[in-house]
Amino acid sequence: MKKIIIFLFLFVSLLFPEVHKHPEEKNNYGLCPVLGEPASKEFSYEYKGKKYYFCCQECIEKFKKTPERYISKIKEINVEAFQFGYLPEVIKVKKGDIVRIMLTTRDVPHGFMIKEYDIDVKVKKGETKESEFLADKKGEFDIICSVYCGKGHGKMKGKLIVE
Ligand SMILES: [Cu+2]
Repeated sequence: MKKIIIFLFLFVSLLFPEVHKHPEEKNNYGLCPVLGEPASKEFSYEYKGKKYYFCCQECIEKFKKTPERYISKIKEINVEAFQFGYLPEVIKVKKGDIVRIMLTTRDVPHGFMIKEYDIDVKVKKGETKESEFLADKKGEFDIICSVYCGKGHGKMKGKLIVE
């Protein structure tokens, strides 16, 4: 009996390898454009040649009714980190936006950290790191570098403004 259970467990593990992955790796479907909750690969819908991932079927139905309303809330922003700053230096979004940061570095490894939003992305030259969050808090937030990158590291700052 025990052997059967072990066998079944191994079989299921093979079928669903994502169960064993680190939570950060597990979810790379971003946030649901309707609710801003983590999306899943089970709930996808293609619109104008682009695939969107949702957190549930109800969100897909909502999206189908007014897709542009939800798409307009997705703010994809390319951010380049460098010694010692960010381009753009100020990121301005509206409360309720889904902010997708596409982070690259011009020179050495840098980080992109917003404490209040629990974001910390690290990037090496040649990579693009994607990070998504729901801008659900209004205010001005410091963006700081979380990888020591040289003499000006402490002064490396950007700003996120959520209106
Ligand atoms: Cu840096």
